[in-house]
Amino acid sequence: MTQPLDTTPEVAAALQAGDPVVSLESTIITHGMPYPQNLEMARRVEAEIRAGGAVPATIAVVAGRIKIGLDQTTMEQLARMPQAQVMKLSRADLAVCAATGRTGATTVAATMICAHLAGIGVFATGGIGGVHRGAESSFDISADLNELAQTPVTVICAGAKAILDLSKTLEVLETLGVPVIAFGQDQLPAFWSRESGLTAPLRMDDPVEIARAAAVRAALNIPGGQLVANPIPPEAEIPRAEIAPIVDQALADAARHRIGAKAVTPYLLQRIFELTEGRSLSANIELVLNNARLAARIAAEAARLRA
Ligand code: PSU
Repeated sequence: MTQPLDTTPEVAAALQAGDPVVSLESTIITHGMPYPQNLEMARRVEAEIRAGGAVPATIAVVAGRIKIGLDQTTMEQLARMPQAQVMKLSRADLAVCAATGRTGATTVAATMICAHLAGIGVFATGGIGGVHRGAESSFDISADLNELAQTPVTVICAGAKAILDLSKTLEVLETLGVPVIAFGQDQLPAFWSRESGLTAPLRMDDPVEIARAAAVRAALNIPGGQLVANPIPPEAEIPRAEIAPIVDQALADAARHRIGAKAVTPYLLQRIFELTEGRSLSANIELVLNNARLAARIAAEAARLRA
């Protein structure tokens, strides 16, 4: 059976020529931010990647076809769709969505799978999923972590979202053999904040080294990707001490309303948006833009190594 994959001519041409390409996810658009800020974010992120000399490829499943690169109309349709009409796709449900002709947004895990299928090795997002607090009884661990262990894509994020248990997330990533690389600082950044209080297992200061590490990993036949944790710019951050009680409040609200499974992360992001009066969303947008800039630099170095 052929793969239900449609690559835009622009992305296909860039891949063919070995030019830098950066993939982007769509769950952040449909489940991570409200309309119209989500659409504006998606457009600005693509523009940022172009400004950095790379071609953006936003990934989603539209009517059963995996789209590598979205045109403006499709992006707007996705951004306007009510969450209930868009599947939130991970490794488990990507094929079901495609087989049944449905539309779905790709999470970090599903985007990695699609990017790799298309031949794209670099992916920028906001924050990966991870080990949820209380996972020792709920077993709620994002499929993003397992994907990083098996799919060779370098994922640039701003750390795992601070709604998670970050030290358990680091432990699981270590067990899975995923390199967690803080960019330009020793501490693991925590999404809205530059600091988490945890030292990252690895630190790199130069996109060239990051691109080379991916190439060496492939040469050594070690499966899986790399996680680059890029701290939010100082002027956009919400310091840890400020966001921590808000996260606690949002988690308590989620527990009271018995929010579970795939609904947890979107609920918490929305609740934190309300509790910070929109500041968490501005920070989220700035950190994604910052990750897009770094991803374009890493993709450019990766292209140079291939040449
Ligand atoms: N980054 C953001 N906002 C988001 C996400 C990432 O700034 O909403 C999405 C990604 O798609 C990631 C998902 O895979 O959140 C994690 O969801 P979960 O915790 O249910 O695995």
